[in-house]
Amino acid sequence: MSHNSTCPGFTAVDRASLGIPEVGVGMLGYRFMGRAHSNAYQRLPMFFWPPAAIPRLVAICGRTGPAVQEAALRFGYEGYYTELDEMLADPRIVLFDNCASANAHSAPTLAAIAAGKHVLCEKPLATTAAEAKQMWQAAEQAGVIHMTGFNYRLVPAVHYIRELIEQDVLGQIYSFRGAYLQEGGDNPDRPWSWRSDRSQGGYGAIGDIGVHIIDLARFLVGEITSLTAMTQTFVRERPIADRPGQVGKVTVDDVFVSTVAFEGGAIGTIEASKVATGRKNQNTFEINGSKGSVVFDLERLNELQIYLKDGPVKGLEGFSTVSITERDHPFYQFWWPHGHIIGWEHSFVHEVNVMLRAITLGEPVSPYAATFEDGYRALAVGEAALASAETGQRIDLQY
Ligand code: SOE
Repeated sequence: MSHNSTCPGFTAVDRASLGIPEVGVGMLGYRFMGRAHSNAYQRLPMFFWPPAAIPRLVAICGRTGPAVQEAALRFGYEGYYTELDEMLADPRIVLFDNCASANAHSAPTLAAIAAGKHVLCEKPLATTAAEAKQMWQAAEQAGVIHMTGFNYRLVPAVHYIRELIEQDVLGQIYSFRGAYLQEGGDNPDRPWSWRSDRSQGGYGAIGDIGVHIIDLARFLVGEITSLTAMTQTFVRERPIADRPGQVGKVTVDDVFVSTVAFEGGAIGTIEASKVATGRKNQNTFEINGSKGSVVFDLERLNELQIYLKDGPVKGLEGFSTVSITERDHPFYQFWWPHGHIIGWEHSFVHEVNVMLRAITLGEPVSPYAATFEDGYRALAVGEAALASAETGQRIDLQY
């Protein structure tokens, strides 16, 4: 017998009676990041209760009807669109979440802003800094809330490092040493795409993962005032899918390394590589200060390595590894009992929580999450690195 509303004892859940606002979400894209964001919306009310708002998954938009219909079903959306302008005309949608590929970040997000939607857009915010700046200025002028998907700011251990720096626990910051490393980019069989071509908005390691570590450097140490950089491309041509024997030229970086200067005097290195053999998804940094140092590694995201000159126990020289999974650690009270660790996907729940609180409670997105200005500045730094690599000159950042 199929259960339905006439089933004895069945009581419909009347969400409206909870007195908690709903925020209608319209999602563009339904692959990797579309799934990560949709999972975050679904998880939020289960763990963050009472939430500032309950996300109402109104619709996903995608080109291919059957595929987007399946995604809507799997991810728990009420429906789907295959035309973006129809989705943006849907009055139930308050928040437009752009999880499409980066060459579809600018125009759809600008259209959503014009439709008065609040906007969350995955990184890189756009394929050029100029486009990203235009998105930032449009969102500001329209008075809508805007967020760039730099989710690593919202890993508990990273947020905790920001708090340590704010509380002067590390003292004067001397240096930041950051790297975002992934393997696999040296596989010559990976097909050519627009991502391989700088002139089509392709952005290599810098735009794909470099923007994450650049954002963390800005979030934790401060604005980058100048840099020098080098880039290298090891796989210079790739097969073109469904054109046997044909190849496309690769004009984007596989690796970039840079030396950077921060406002306030700290200096450091920032790098990103898609050919870091053996590194699965290692977003890692070390910060050295006058009172101590800290090391974070995404592949061990529930831990920090920390060294404090005036540490709690004399003689314990060197770094200690501490677990950032106590109830009073950032965001941890929403999850499991202490020590039960969380994962990569939980950072997205923290991220959408900030967005929903900004929409319903008027809380600021910045500084603990990233706005479109941060999305623009990360790309400005990335483009300065490309310019330095081409000229061999140090570049002063002009935002
Ligand atoms: C880049 O391709 C990317 O999607 C990053 O943006 C994510 O942070 C990482 O988890 C997987 O790779």
